[in-house]
Amino acid sequence: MNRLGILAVLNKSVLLVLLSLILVACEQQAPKEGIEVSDAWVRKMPPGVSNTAAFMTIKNHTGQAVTLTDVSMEQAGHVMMHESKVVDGMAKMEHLDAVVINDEVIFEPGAKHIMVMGLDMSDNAKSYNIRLHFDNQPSLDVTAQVRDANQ
Ligand SMILES: [Cu+2]
Repeated sequence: MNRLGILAVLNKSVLLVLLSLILVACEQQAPKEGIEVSDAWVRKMPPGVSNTAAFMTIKNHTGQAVTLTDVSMEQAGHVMMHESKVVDGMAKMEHLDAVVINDEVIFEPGAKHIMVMGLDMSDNAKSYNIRLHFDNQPSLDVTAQVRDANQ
């Protein structure tokens, strides 16, 4: 093979390597779609206490506002959306009928949370299924890990 031939072969393989690198990069940066839920957890309560709260981060990649209209949990008596607030130095919980998610909503201790009433945790379940209901999106099932609050 002459020098030009070797250069041509080299160019081809360099091109192939570059192409596959670009493909890999594209795959990693593929835009996320739909509703993405992360870090979902339920606070572990001491025996005999059946009211607790669940927390999670909900990201909206749909490109339009999505409204979370209801939250349900098969094992719980009643589930609702609350927001903790301090009014005149008193900690209060406000009921939320719906939560609009533009880009992201975080349910976390001391702020918006999913109030769970009448949940028997004596079976020491490691996780619970929580179903999110939206106005303009299909319902979404989320696995929430049971965690100690101070963990
Ligand atoms: Cu609450």
